[in-house]
Amino acid sequence: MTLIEDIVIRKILDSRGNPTVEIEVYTLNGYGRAAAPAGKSTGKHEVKAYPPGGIDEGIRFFKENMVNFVGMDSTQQEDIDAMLHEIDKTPDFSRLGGNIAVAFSLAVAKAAANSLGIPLYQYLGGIYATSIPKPVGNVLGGGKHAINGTTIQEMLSISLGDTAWDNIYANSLVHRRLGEKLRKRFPDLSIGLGDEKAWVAPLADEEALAMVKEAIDSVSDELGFEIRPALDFAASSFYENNRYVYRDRILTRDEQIDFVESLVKDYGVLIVEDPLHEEDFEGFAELTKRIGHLAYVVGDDLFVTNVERLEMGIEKGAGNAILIKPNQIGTISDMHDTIRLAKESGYACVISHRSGETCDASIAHLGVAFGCEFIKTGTIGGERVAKLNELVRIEEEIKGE
Ligand code: 2PG
Ligand code: MG
Repeated sequence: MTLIEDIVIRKILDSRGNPTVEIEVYTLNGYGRAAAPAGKSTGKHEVKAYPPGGIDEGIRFFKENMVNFVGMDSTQQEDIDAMLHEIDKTPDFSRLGGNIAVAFSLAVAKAAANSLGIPLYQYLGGIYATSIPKPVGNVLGGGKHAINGTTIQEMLSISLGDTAWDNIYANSLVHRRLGEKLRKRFPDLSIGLGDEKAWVAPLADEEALAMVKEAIDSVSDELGFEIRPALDFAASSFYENNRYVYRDRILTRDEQIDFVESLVKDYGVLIVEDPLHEEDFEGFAELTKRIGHLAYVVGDDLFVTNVERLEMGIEKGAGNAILIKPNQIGTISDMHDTIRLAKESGYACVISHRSGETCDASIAHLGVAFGCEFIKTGTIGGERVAKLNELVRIEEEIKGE
């Protein structure tokens, strides 16, 4: 019943209007469909999204090798993922493309779950997968995701209310309230949105964070629960000649560490992601020593969901949390190895979207299945709310409402 009978691969559009892959897997009585997202501020050590010839070469290569999967059991996820590596034969999916690998790996898991008649989060996580990650939503940004925005790539809102609905709605209210404030602050400018539908405004970073904090505090007061700011610096994208180059200041590495520490202390920032560039394990360790008791120091480009990079970080005390992006590593099994090590080592996990997305809602299921503390997936926009709304449905099902 769970054997793979047929596979379909096609190109579809992502939220930036770029081509991405969607894969369907059919068993005798089940079906799964998954699509790959696309990063823009990608980490140097991520697997390759596509082979050198691009998406079409990857699709051609996948089609040539698809026959290997027909007849395999969709419930044997580790075998499926091992076969993806066997076919590709490179350490970084540079023949098949990590985006094709991840779409297939996820589509197989969905087909297995569907064949067994259970939801994906339960299939992958079991009956004890019952905790809902807190949503972390991008409300203002810049970096590589927008022209003329802040240097820090993302300023986000983390709502810490009781239910998924309370939290996703609170984050969307923060987004709205911030928009009102920006329109007042810049009456003659039309304020736009970046790749993840966060506001883009010509503000220096600290001033922007102060406005985000005001919006957060006003929504928190109104709703009566805690909401905290978060930052994704994506620091590699403004690290030039050993300096962190902001629109209003240029900082050495030590000054950057001081700056991040001061933002955490002055604005109650709960998560700082990639506060230093992607090779600076020592800097991450120093910062974790200083603010690890107050905030989550998250490695995204630093760890790239890779178990070996995470091991290096654990040895050095770099960070206390990890971003998990399935297409950074290419398969569910590899991602699971990384999450397992993170949990054993006391690192918190943030399951995450990419800046280019589709309406695929898998990460909501993955976040619940693997007990991630947080889910980073935007605040508004169809491709973002697809995942947030799925979280609401999952919570309803778990609570038996
Ligand atoms: C990040 C992500 C998602 P991208 O840096 O965390 O917000 O951006 O997908 O462009 O790497
Ligand atoms: Mg990031």
